[in-house]
This record gives sequence, C-alpha cells and structure tokens, in this order.
Amino acid sequence: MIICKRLLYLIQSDTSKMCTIAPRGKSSKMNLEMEFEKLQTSNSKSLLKKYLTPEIFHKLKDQKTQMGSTLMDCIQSGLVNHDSGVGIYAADADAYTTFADLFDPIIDDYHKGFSKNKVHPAKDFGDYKKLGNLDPEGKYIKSTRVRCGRSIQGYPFNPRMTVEHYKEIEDEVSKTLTSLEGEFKGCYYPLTGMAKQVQEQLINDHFLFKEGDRFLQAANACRFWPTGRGIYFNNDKTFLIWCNEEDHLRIISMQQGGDLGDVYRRLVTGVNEIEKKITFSHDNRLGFLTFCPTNLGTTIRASVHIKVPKLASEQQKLYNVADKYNLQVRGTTGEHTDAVDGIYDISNKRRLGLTEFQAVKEMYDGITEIIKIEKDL
Ligand code: ADP
Ligand code: CIR
Repeated sequence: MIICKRLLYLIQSDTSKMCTIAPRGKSSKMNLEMEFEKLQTSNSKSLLKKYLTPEIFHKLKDQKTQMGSTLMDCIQSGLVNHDSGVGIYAADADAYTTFADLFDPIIDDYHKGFSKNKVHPAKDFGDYKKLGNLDPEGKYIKSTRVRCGRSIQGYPFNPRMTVEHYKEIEDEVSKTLTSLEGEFKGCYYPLTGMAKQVQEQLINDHFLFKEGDRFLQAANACRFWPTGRGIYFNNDKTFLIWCNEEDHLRIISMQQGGDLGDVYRRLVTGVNEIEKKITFSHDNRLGFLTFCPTNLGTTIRASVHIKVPKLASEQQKLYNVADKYNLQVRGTTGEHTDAVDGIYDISNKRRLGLTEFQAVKEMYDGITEIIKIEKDL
C-alpha cells in the first residue's frame, strides 16, 4: 500500500523559477534570479554564497531531479537567510547528484576535506567500550547526547513531501517503534493533539525539537505542521526518536553526566534494531543521506552540555581549541542559540569521510582536551 502511494508521487508542478514558501500558512513568491542577485551583492558568509558562482548558477538553474526537485527547492533557505552558515538543503536524495556542482564544494568545505572523488567509509560503529566517562567527577559535563539522522528510502525530503508522505512515514515509524523491547520500550507521541504545556516541557528539557526554526521554515520544511511530526521515547527518556522534523528520523541517546560510552552503546544498539525493520536511504559515496549536507555520512552528532567558566571568559580560546579538534560550539538550546548560564553544547563537526566511531572519538578527544585546559587555567 505504502509503495503504491510512493509511486503516485510522480506528478510534479514546475517550481524551477518561482517558489512558494509556505511556513505554516504564510506564503510569498520568490524569484530565483532576483534572489541570486541579492545574495551575490550581500555580505553573507554562507557556504551557498561562497560556492554558487554565476557559472554554477546558470548551469543548474533549470535542472530537475527525477522527483522534480529544483535548485530553488534546495537553496531557498540560504536565499532568505543571508546569515545562514551553510544555506542549502537537498530536496530529495537525487539532489546531491543533480546539483553536485554546488553540493560537492560545500560538502568538501563543511566536512573539512571530502573532495568529490572521496568515498565515505562503510558503517562502523566500533567498540563503545573504548569510550569511557568524560567527566567521572561530574564537575563539568551536565549531559551527553549522541544522535543520528535517517531518511526512509523512496520518499523525498521536506520541501517535496506531500501531506500523505508525512502521514505514511509517521505511520511506519510509530508502528515499527512500538515493537522495540527492553530499555528501548516506549511510546510514540504525535505532535498533533499534544498539550502545549507538555510540548513546552519536552522542549525545555531538551528532549523535543523546537518549532519555527526560520532556516527550516524558509527551506519549506514546516508545511502541514504538526501533521506527521512526533516523538518516541522510552520510560527513562534516554532513547528518543524524532519523526519528520528536519529528517524523516532522528535517533537520539542521551543522559545526565559524561558517560559517553554508555550513551553511545545505547544509540548503536537502538539503531541496529531499527535498521532491521526500516530501509534507509544510503549512497555509496555519501553514506546515509540527510536533508542537510552537514549531516551526511555517519549523520552522527555527539555532544556534551558543558560548563567551562574559565574558558568561557576567554571565548576566543574556546573557539580556537574547538577549531583545532574539529568541534562545533552551539548555544544551550541548540543551533543558532546562545549559551545560557555558561553552558555550551559542544559536538563533533565532521560527520562525513570518517566512521561512526571516529566521529564520536573526535568529540571524545576534543572534550578531554577542553576539560584539561579548563583545569589548567
Ligand atoms: P540536533 O542536535 O538534532 O542537530 P539541535 O542543535 O537543535 O539539533 O539540538 C536539539 C536539542 O538537543 C536542543 O534542545 C539541544 O539543547 C539538545 N541537546 C544537544 N546536545 C545536548 C546534550 N549534550 N545534552 C542535553 N541536550 C542536548
Ligand atoms: C544554516 O545554514 O545555518 C542552517 N541551514 C543550518 C545548517 C546546519 N547546521 C550546521 O552548520 N551544522
């Protein structure tokens, strides 16, 4: 049944020149050529601006993927938000090939050396026992989280998804998850019908995605909200799955304190269980395919919420160490937010061109060094 509905998704409208951005009801028309001009003359620091040269623009502006996705579908977020770090999303799995002239240099830049001839290594979760507790005294790390993203094979990504796609994916995901057992046993909670207070509490506790991210809205990733969106979690709220937010699935393991080994063990075991039941989109060169090119490959973001007041008072030092160890520093409530009470979210930056274990190990090594520097200051 699901397969038949996926095949029906072949009728596409022509959106190559004009695009309707409809963040939950609003709508405005954008002209691709005009917005490209504006980006070109802006002082945007985005990777989109850096690599969308006039040559590439003219080569790609009329191209379409097999599912009908256009250049506009991919770059509208960066055209609206000149303060984007990246500014591009893949509207479907094929977009990485059809628009490779633009995606490849952006991917190479973000993942620090993944040139177009490179091939992502095979999945290798490695041995979680080699990762211990980063902060056994419990002085610096408030909590640890490792997440990965997955796309279900055969479906486009957000900008090209229909309301039926959202519902079908939610159906498949929620049914699959209710068969999980042991420490993974839990319930699926759709966003539709969830009490506002419950939703806010889950967001404040860092379990649930926020609403209204302007980068995702401009990418046309929030249409039909809250239809098809939801969260699954186990009793302890240490294993969670987001449905149809940025990616079809985000699989998350998290807990208080710095025991990265235990958090990673849970993630790997949970992902292996889910992969037995759902077929995910995977590419020989790019690994697991995600909506945002920053998440390709392993799709792993291993992070700690960490308080390092001495380093924080010399912020440049913190950013220098982060850079040296390929780490990304985010604010307390996620990307594009500020640090509250001196708590930073620090994670591995690279996810492509290295194994899952290596991605987590980059965070492990970097955080070990950050704690050492903090102690020595
Ligand atoms: P993602 O990690 O999925 O890319 P965000 O940066 O938006 O997306 O973070 C999602 C949520 O996860 C936010 O509420 C953020 O504060 C929370 N989070 C990230 N890392 C940690 C952590 N180590 N401990 C607790 N919460 C975390
Ligand atoms: C941006 O370009 O800033 C947003 N579209 C988010 C990019 C993804 N995050 C990242 O840099 N890791």
